[in-house]
Amino acid sequence: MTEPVTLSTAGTIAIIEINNPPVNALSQAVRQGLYDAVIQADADTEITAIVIIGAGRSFPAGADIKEFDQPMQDPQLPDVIDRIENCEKPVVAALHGTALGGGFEIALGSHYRIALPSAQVGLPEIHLGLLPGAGGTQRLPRLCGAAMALEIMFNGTAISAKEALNAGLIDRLVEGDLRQAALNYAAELQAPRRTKDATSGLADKAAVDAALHNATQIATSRMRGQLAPLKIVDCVRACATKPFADGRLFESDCFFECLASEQSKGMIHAFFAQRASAKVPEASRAQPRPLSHLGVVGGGTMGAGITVAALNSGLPVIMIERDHEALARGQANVEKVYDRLIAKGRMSLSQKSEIMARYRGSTEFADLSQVDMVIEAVFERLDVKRGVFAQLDKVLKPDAVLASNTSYIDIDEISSATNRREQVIGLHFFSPANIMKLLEIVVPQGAADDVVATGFALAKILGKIPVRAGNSPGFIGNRILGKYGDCAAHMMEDGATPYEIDAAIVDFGYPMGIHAMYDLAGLDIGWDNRKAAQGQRDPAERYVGIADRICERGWFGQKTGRGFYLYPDGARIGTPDPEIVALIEAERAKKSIAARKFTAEEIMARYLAAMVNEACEVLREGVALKPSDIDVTFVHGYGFPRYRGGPMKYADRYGLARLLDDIGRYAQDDPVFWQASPLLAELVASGQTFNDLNKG
Ligand code: 3H9
Repeated sequence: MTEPVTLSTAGTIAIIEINNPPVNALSQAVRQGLYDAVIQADADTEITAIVIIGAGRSFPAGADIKEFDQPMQDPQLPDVIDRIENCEKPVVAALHGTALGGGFEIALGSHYRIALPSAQVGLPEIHLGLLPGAGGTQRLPRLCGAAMALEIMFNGTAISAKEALNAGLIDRLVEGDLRQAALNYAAELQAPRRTKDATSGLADKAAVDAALHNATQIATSRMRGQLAPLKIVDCVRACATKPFADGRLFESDCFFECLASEQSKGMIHAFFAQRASAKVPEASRAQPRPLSHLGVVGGGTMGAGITVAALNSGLPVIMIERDHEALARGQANVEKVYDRLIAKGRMSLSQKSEIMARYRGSTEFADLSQVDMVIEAVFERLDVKRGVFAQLDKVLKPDAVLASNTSYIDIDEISSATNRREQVIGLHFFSPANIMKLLEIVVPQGAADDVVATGFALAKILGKIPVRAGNSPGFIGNRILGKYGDCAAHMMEDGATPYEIDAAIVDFGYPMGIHAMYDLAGLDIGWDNRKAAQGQRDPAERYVGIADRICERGWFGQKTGRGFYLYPDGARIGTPDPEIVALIEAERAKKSIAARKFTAEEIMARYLAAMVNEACEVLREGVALKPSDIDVTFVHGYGFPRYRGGPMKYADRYGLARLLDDIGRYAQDDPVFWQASPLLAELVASGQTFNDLNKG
């Protein structure tokens, strides 16, 4: 087995290489190897300088997250980095790939930093509910100032080596052979230069105070409810006010407090769940088909958003519309996205032209004859979609993949309009398709493995987070949403206002409540679906007519200025509407329901019970492969707070037996709606959790 850390020499320079694929995570073995190598090189009188470098694709991308659920073994990373910084000889960190988290902290503890231009550096700990706990909060502000340090730690996204160079975080960029360049650099250096002694970043007290104030505001508004952002602010304050050693200890205490929190457990679960969702049986059995040219049918909101996502990722796209007028509108929808960026100064005209050079519009299906994949994004009606697929079948090359962007429609019904059903999949993009990360990849019966694998390959190209879904009405996300949406409607009819329900949901950590979300999406969409399903509804099922009454008045949400909320003068945040409260009371009176009070706790208990119970059915039917896929769906598509990990992770913590008891209690009033999923009952009986299913 290759050693995770090797020490070699080139003349009088020691090279310490970290080799722990795939991302050189700083496992115990790596920390030990690094610590030993640093001590050995520092003690060697023949050695004049030390280079630390990563093997393979990257400098370390951080602590080994897999070790976070066990007690941390010595040597601790902060001690290893302190030892690096205390070396008597100059230490150069040579960066390539992604130097993140603890990896970047090693670089900050090294005396000098050299990097390839393609390298990226960052402190993404906040996305794991953590803070940089190996000196990052103490060293970074000393180098680049509190404002920039807070921005880097709050965003958690990596910055380019060039930006890092400009900020004084990297000393030199080099092209070509990084190892040789680092050796040359090390040979020039005379003495250590310790970041802990740097003061320039903190010299301006007023700037530090302003940065802390600003960050506190963000932590309590946009990041409300999260522990790590507030702790990061505290650490930077400690950096500005305490000696380095005290600040470092304070940081360590804060790190372990965050690590012990449920929030970090939720976010770490979300991290691994996201990676697990891309691993599907089909992709392990087959290679994706080539994918270098895409067709999109339809230039409406979804078609244009998908086109933008594809153009942005470098794919050429042909957009098809039924006539020249519609095509012009489609192209305008695409260009609008770029024009907005230009107006905000985030894109130049020449960048837009470069992207639009990959775009072509046509009104002829025949122009799709050479594309590798077509995504149909026309009106959400089966007959319209079937018409498009019949036409595509006639013109596409034999091995092309046919995909339908739909949020509800049966893919089997769509694919049967073609003579190549095994080449058809569903792709449920979320709006706006160029922004939202989630992509449900719907696998109908008989889909070929390599076709499914191509769907996942497309997701990777587009930078989307894919989740495999079976072909069931509403797939994973909308099917479950339908259930907890009904639960919210029941509570509304029983006495909770939509505003109380939304407040409870926001308080739980969602960015908005379900009624505000309905208003944003347009109430007419649900109304159309309900009208279409009218004949098929089970008469024993409880039906709440409040949303229908609202739609009958022509109030479809934000776009009409009112829905559940009022949106005066184009406001984007709604205000409660007394007329809606009166309308609900009238509906209640029709059914002789006496309104009762709901606490926020009861609202959320019922809401989440409906969500998780339906999720169990989705699992039991194989529509989702594993509970963590449902977590990914709800975190990335429906606003479930990431720091809670997702509904299934939350349910494990809440307790499945308790959840089953709750459902049994609710069923006393409405046994039709509240039928416990057999899967939930089985898990409780066998003492298992959703996480056990994830592992299985
Ligand atoms: C930290 O550093 C704390 C310190 O401040 C203080 C300590 C005291 N550990 O994402 P990919 C695995 S906190 C373990 O698919 P990409 C990943 O699970 C850490 N495993 O590749 C996957 O495994 P598998 C701060 C890790 O090219 C494989 O590597 N650092 C780690 O799309 C490939 O990953 C971070 O938060 C890890 N740290 O993206 C960085 N990282 O193949 C987290 C990855 O079995 N990592 N794996 O599914 C990332 O952001 C991305 O993985 C990265 C590569 C950008 C590096």
